[in-house]
Amino acid sequence: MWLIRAFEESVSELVGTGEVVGLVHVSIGQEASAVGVCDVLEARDRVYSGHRAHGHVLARGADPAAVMAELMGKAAGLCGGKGGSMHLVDVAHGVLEATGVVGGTIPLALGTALALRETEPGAVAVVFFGDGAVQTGYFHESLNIAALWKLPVLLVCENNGYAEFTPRSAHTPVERVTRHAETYGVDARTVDGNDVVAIREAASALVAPLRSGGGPALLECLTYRMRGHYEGDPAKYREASEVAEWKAKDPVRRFASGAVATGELSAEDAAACEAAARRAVAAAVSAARSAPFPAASALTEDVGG
Ligand SMILES: Cc1ncc(C[n+]2csc(CCOP(=O)(O)OP(=O)(O)O)c2C)c(N)n1
Repeated sequence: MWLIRAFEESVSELVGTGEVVGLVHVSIGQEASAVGVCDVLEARDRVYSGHRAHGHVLARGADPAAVMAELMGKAAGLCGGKGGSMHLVDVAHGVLEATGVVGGTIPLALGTALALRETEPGAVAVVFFGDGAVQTGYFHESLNIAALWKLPVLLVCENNGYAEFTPRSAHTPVERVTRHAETYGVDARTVDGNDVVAIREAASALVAPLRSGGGPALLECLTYRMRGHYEGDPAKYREASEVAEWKAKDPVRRFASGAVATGELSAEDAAACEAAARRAVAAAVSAARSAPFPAASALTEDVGG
């Protein structure tokens, strides 16, 4: 979680300096869902994400330097510098797609789950998306067919209460995303999305049946993005008191201070963990900065079949 936090704080600064360009969405405040879910996954599992993807890719084990280089448009990036923040793919770590099309990777995850069931039984597909994606046809059609075909797919909704600048209450009368799962007879849980241990436990319980022929399942993580929708968003649609309330529930600091309080971690080790993450990110930034941009000829490579 510290690695994701440090990485995205750095990305935010690099947007400010103009070294990272394009629309960038950070997940600061939402790190627990990426880590809690990915921690129960195995190398054979496949993951899909959306427009807020940095944390998911890093939690799967992607090289921070390659992710940073991608965001800076460098040839050493995960996608040769041609994808950018919203199109992170790391096949080696099972991350098959991220997209700016809200809800767009949900049906893709179903296709992967179907293929995995045939060719790699026991492996699962996981797709992360926000609560705004729940109002798309993709979500409902996917939930229906996944339930009908009992596909080994875990749908993870990071419910941060907003879709762009619109609060959830203004775009749906349905408060809990898990209510939709009930309609389709899908096993689902709502958890505190800022509690990495609770998420890990819920993800573990939901994924286990998927490995032995059950499925699908849905996990709703109630969380909050501490920053605007995109880097540069003045976020005037939120009260300062609301932001402050959620900052007090910071998932990274909460886990660290909790572990120190129970004696599971020494204060020194907790500080060392944060420092190591910040060092790794500084090294990633430095490597990405000195890496070359793609050659002009790369423009027509990797296009088409
Ligand atoms: C199909 C589609 N419709 C609309 C948009 C514009 N859009 C970009 S992000 C966003 C809101 C997404 O909210 P949510 O799914 O809750 O994810 P969050 O940003 O909260 O992580 C919208 C509507 C889009 N990118 N794709």
